[in-house]
Amino acid sequence: MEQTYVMVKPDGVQRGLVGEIISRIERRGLKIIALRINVIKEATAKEHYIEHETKSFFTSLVKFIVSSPSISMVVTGKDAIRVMRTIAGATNPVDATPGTIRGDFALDIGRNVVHASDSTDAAAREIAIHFKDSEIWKYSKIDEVCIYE
Ligand code: IDP
Ligand code: MG
Repeated sequence: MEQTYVMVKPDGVQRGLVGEIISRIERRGLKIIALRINVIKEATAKEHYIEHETKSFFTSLVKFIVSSPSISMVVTGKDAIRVMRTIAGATNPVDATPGTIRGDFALDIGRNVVHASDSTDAAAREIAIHFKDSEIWKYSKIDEVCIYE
């Protein structure tokens, strides 16, 4: 089972999409094992987006991420990283397929509602940035016999 880091960005929280997004994650069969709402610290946001440090949009991206509360989650399940990227949709919502979160709820690349880790290395790094081990709950769910063969 993989673990991935998922964020409902400030635009998703402000627009009241938290329930909708969590619902999609749960309905797919993925399991939420950590969750919080907070205003992410600027240093944490910069570390999270370090790969984009030299890009022109880095400053505005960090400013937006720390502008108001976001939801942080650790989500687990079979191929959770790839499945969550598919649920999120293309980075530019204009290219995102209907049925994806970005394809259903977003139009602008700088307001694309969600973040989901893009690789196993990124997932491990991002989970460690946002959560302590003690905040991640490893538990069984009774529907797992129906979700997995
Ligand atoms: P991802 O969120 O799909 O992984 P990345 O390329 O890692 O996409 O970019 C991180 C975030 O930075 C995007 O979700 C988007 O909000 C923002 N971003 C990416 N490219 C641009 C751009 O060209 N202009 C403005 N914002 C961008
Ligand atoms: Mg990315």
